[in-house]
Amino acid sequence: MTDNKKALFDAMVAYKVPGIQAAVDKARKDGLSASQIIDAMGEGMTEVGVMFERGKLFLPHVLSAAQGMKNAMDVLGPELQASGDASTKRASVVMGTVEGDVHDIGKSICSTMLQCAGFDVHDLGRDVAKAEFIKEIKDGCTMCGMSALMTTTMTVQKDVIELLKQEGLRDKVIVMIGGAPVTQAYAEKIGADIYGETASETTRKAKTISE
Ligand code: B12
Repeated sequence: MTDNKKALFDAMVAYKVPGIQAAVDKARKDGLSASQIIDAMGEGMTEVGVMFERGKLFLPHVLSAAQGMKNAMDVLGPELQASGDASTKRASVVMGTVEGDVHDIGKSICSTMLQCAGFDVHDLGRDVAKAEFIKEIKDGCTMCGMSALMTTTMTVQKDVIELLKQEGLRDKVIVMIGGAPVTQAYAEKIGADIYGETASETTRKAKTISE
């Protein structure tokens, strides 16, 4: 990891909004690209999650780190879009966190990166009803990305795939799934087309499959 990437990672783990802001400012000044910065912050946010699970950080710390990440995304997102290959027109993608689940940090990072790669992203947010995904696909989205951060909600990804089959839409859409408890094996088991461990991997796979 370069010094700047490590500083971004460390600032996320230290969870203080001004510290995160300072690390982002320095990385930008030193010429790191928006996607390099977002990747390093995403890794830091994942570590925050691990520390939370181990009882080393508490909820206010997690929320503070998430706020720092969100502030950075507000600035870096549009920058990434301007610098990326957004001029390349790619597929329309409906993205959302499945119903019953309010975790949206990772999903939003994926949406931003996909958008920057030229995908037309319809991000429905979090706690998205199954029928909402189906509606967007009927309205023309040819890719469907579902995020689930809990073992109790990842089953909804399977439910939506089943609904797509019932509606005769499964063959018309590329299904992507992700979120911390989701794995490649689970994606294969439920018949999803793409499993994305990170936002960069998701974007790379989405570009390849839609080419
Ligand atoms: C932040 C957080 C919260 C925040 C969410 C804020 C927000 N706006 O998102 C708040 C405080 C609101 C919250 C609430 C709750 N949480 Co919470 N939360 C977390 C935490 C610490 C980090 C999640 C995160 O943001 N990670 C960082 C991002 C960058 O990573 P990511 O989401 O995995 O995303 C990356 C990849 O997975 C992938 N990806 C993500 N989405 C998608 C989608 C597609 C299509 C693809 C291809 C890829 C992809 O790309 C992303 C970027 O690289 C996790 C712990 C953990 N280890 O995950 C617990 C965790 C998920 N929460 C948990 C729980 C239980 C809850 C609560 C029920 C309350 C509680 N008891 O703590 C509520 C849930 C309420 C609800 N109905 O949803 C549990 C879930 C356990 C389980 N059942 O599986 C966890 C695992 C913590 C724990 N061990 O207890 N939480």
